[in-house]
Amino acid sequence: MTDLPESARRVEEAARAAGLEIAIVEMADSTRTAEEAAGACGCSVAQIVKSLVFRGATSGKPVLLLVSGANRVDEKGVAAHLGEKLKRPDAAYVREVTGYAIGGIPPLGHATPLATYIDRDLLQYDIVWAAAGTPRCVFPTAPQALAEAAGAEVIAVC
Ligand code: 5CA
Repeated sequence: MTDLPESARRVEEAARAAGLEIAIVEMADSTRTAEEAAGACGCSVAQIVKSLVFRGATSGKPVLLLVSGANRVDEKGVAAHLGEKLKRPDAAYVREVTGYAIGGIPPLGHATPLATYIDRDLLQYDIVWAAAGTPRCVFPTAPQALAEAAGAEVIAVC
């Protein structure tokens, strides 16, 4: 679609370049939080993909976790998997490394490359919904196809 916000068009292009055709929907209502997104999309909170940016405590490298809206990340468990502790960066850092503002962070199409991991709980659904660059733009996708397009390793996050 040509009338999508510029941030959403960037996500659409990045998905296409990664072999994933997506149909972005700009909702009338906010999809800023997982709960709001579930309401707008008419799906369960568990089918919402939260795109959460962390930072490796020793490497300083950004890490993107794609997490079911129903789950809370066990930071210690994920850190053990990654081999370093995780820190939660501030909103300015998230914006800098992703190119998007919090509430609309997409799972792919970022300003810098992000080591990406996806919550195995998302893979049980036929369709999940993820943010598409703005706090009102979302897209549905098969989770396995999303994992492949995002180059995400499947892990247990909690
Ligand atoms: N659009 C929805 C779902 S599609 C969405 O983006 N949800 S989210 O969970 O991925 O994004 C909100 C998350 O941003 C919060 O769960 C929280 O982890 C993070 N966040 C909120 N405020 C801040 C902040 N000031 N600094 C860093 N991270 C924040």
